[in-house]
Amino acid sequence: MTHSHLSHWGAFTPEVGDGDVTAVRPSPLDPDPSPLLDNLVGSLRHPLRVPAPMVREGWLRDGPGPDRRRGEDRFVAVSWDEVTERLAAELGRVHAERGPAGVFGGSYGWSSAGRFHHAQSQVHRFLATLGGYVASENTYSAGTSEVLLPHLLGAHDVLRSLTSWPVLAEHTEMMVCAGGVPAKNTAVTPGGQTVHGTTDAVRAMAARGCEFVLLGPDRRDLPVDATWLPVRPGTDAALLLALGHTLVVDGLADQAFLDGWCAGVDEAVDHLMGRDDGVAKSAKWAAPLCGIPARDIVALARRMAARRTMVTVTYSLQRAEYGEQPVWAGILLAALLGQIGLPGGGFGHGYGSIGDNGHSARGGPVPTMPRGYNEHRERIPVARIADMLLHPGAEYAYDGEVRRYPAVDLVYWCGGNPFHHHQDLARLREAWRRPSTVVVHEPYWTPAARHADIVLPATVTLERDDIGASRTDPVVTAMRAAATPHAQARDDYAIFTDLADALGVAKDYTEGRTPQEWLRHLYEGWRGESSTLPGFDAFWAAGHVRRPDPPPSVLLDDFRRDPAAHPLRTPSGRIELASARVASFGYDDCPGRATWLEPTEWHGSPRAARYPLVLLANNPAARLHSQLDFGPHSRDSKVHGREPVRVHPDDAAVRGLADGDLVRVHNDRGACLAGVVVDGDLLPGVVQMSTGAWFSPVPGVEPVLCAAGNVNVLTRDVGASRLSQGCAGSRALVEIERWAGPPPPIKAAGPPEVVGR
Ligand SMILES: Nc1nc2c(c(=O)[nH]1)N[C@H]1C(S)=C(S)[C@@H](COP(=O)(O)OP(=O)(O)OC[C@H]3O[C@@H](n4cnc5c(=O)[nH]c(N)nc54)[C@H](O)[C@@H]3O)O[C@H]1N2
Ligand SMILES: Nc1nc2c(c(=O)[nH]1)N[C@H]1C(S)=C(S)[C@@H](COP(=O)(O)OP(=O)(O)OC[C@H]3O[C@@H](n4cnc5c(=O)[nH]c(N)nc54)[C@H](O)[C@@H]3O)O[C@H]1N2
Ligand SMILES: [Mo]
Repeated sequence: MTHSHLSHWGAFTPEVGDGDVTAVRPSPLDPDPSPLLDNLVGSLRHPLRVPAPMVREGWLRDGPGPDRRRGEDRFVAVSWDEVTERLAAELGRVHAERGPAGVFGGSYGWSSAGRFHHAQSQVHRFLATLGGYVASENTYSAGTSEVLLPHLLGAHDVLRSLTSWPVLAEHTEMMVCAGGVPAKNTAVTPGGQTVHGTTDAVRAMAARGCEFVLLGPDRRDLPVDATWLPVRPGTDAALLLALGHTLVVDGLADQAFLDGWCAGVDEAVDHLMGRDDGVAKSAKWAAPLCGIPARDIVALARRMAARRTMVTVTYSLQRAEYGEQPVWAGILLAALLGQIGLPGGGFGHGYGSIGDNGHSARGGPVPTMPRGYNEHRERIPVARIADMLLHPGAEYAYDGEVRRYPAVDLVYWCGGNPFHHHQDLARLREAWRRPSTVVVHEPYWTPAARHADIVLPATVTLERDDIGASRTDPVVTAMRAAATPHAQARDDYAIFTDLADALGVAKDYTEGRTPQEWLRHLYEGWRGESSTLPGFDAFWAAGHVRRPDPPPSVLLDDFRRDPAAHPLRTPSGRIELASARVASFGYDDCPGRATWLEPTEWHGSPRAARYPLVLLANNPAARLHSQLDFGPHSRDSKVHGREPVRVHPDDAAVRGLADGDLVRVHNDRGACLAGVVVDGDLLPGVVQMSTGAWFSPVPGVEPVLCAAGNVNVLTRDVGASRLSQGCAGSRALVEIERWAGPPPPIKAAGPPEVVGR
């Protein structure tokens, strides 16, 4: 057997002693295993495991209702029978009083690999079985592009079917990467990836002579030598427009491609030339905005036009205020180059954002637990959770619609950590006080669990059998339980089965199957009539099955070959460089063509006088999001136990800071502690701090001080625009000062106080 388990960050076999993981052996199939595997050591019996069902003391005593004590209260351990009875009664009450509109079951989050015990599928299935719930749509990952791209490219899913790495390796002569292709991010794929190949693919391209150009503030965002244009954060759209402007004025734009495959060309080009607003988007115009000399912009545009060039934009650029614009400007630039649909050229979005982006899907779906049908169709854009809780009934704009927030009374979370993923945590904490009841299933005492009324201890994947698979992975893995469940922890499926039973819908939820019967059922349903794949028993005995290799793919090649036969599902059937439909919505924060909009928070804004540093609040190298932040690999990355903040030597010098100093990173939304790492790979004026340190508010400090270094106390809680309402957590303006005096303890590093009845 090659390996016995799968995580989002790779396949492995655990070594287990005394009930816990003592070491992790990566799968021999994996040429580039992730160091994140080490975070699993000691994770099964960690003191942060939730040992028993817990009810918040105030909720138990006073009953459901809005409560400011949420997050600071003590917990009472109760039996499974009691918690099941109380929670079933509370779900019954909310359904009777408000119907499904009273229950928020969006429950965003990555949870763990494994297709049957997939927490999102389980909670959505359970709440659908009960009659429905308010859901969420889109992701924190790419929620801006998920709304924008259908307008520009139709149903062709740029987010899932990029031109594949082998094609780039053979054909691409220049790869211009806004946001890079960060090696750190390619460890991770939703559902897991047995074979990590992205960094090797990038190296192979470089070895063949492909020139990489990094547009971005952090030199580490490319794992190979590159031409570095250190663009200021938030100004990529200006730079990309100026590259396009140069192609037009130099006569290098591919008119045949624009005429034959694109719509809205005149409007887009008029905007580049300034014929609509009097401002030509020239290299000279862009230079003072983005910080790149005009001659470098012009020279780059000319080099791009002379070669087979791939333009790519990472997800991080759209996870920002006006995040539509760099994506749209990237598509415009690629269209002007005329190489969309050709091998190795054109446009890509998210190379390096997710480990398997650029790896072709292996035909057909993977085994999947059915979520059931949610009869209540109401949903909110995922990152508008705090707005919803704070402003029930309020109107908001979204993708051409006017909607109203529902009046939610019960929040149900299973498999996610909103006190990790959401922005402006002081605001979220305020919003979180409003509902009558908050329920969280969690293996660990995460900040979300601490802010709940009812905490149900869930097992982790190593405590249960499952099937591991993802879209692109060459193998489907038999995930074998390696330990018994910790203390009283139970599978989400078992918890929901008992709740469904108490509410009279167990048969609908389980369809009469045990977990083992579900695994067999899902596997055999997936295998279908195939004669080449082994049956379930043979699969389970072997530990994995291989799926056939897919052919390399080129994004939009069919459309390129014959646009009449393969029209895009846009109004024009073509690539919409300007969109009449988007324009018709009348949003000044996302007009009908690519443009540069000055962000509220960047080096050039008035706010920068008080908070002069642009913080990159991005995804962490040392863990997946907030998961296993207490694990050895994540812990090793900390400075004095706090999240590191990388600071350019010049910025450190003017503040008198040195490596290892403890600092307070702050703005008017909040503050957090961090440990300084001086790093010349950054653009001066830019600091970088990863998400995922467990929110640990110091009692009594307003608006909030996080002792552990959670960056989301600093980020702004706004939608990218009224079009997408996407998460805008990528960046924020901050100032940094040395922390004088004794550092406050990190309360989130241990469990909350648990008291007897
Ligand atoms: N400022 C800023 N904020 C960001 C981002 C950013 O770049 N900047 N990135 C955003 C992005 S892209 C994302 S995707 C989000 C990620 O946000 P989340 O997906 O919410 O983060 P995770 O830490 O992965 O949370 C998953 C939780 O599920 C729990 N879990 C694991 N397995 C199970 C299980 O079997 N059952 C149950 N019940 N629970 C389980 C884990 O313990 C963990 O607490 O964060 C977003 N937030
Ligand atoms: N190790 C690890 N890998 C992960 C994850 C994780 O938590 N840990 N999370 C996964 C998930 S859910 C997602 S969605 C993806 C996220 O994928 P991305 O959103 O692409 O990743 P980020 O790390 O947020 O940002 C990538 C880089 O963009 C740069 N950047 C930020 N702002 C700007 C800007 O304005 N201009 C330019 N040019 N560059 C900028 C930053 O330097 C940053 O390193 O990562 C996935 N991979
Ligand atoms: Mo994400």
